[in-house]
Amino acid sequence: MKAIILVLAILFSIDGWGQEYIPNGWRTATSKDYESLPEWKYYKNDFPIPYYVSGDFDGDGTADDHAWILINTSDNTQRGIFIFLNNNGNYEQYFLGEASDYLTLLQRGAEICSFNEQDECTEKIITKYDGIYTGGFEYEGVIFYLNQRKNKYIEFGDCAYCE
Ligand SMILES: [Ca+2]
Repeated sequence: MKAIILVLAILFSIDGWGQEYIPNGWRTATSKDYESLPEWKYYKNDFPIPYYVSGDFDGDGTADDHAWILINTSDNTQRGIFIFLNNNGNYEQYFLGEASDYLTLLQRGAEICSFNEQDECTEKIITKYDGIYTGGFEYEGVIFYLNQRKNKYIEFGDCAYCE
C-alpha cells in the first residue's frame, strides 16, 4: 500500500510539473494513459514513470533539463520525445521524433557509439554530460546525445555492437 501511495504521489507531482513549457498540441501523460498503453500498464510495477527523466542534457553543469514522452492531443495516442533545456527558466525545445515505450537517463561517463547505414561502428565517445536512452520493453532502443557544435541531438547506439 505504501508503494502505491508513493507511486501516486510521484505521478501527481510530475503531472503538475512544468506545464508552461509543454508545447501546444501535446500533453504530459496521466494515470489514465496507463489504461490505454498496454506496455506501460504491464511494466508499471517495475517501471512506474516511463515517460519522464531529468538530467543535465546540455552540459552546463545543472541537472535541471527535462525529457518527456508527450502525448499528442489530437488523437491522444501518438507519442513524441521532447527535450527541454532549462536556461534560467527559459526552455529550449528539441523534438526528437516518435517515442518508443520509455525513457531512461544515460548518465555522463557512458561509452556510446555511432553507426553508419551499413550498421558499422563509425565513432566511439565517452559522454561528458547526460543523454537519454529511449527503448522498447521488447526491442532495442537508441541513445540521444547533444552535439554542442551542431546544437542538435544525435542518435547513438550501444557499443556492445561495435567490433
Ligand atoms: Ca543543464
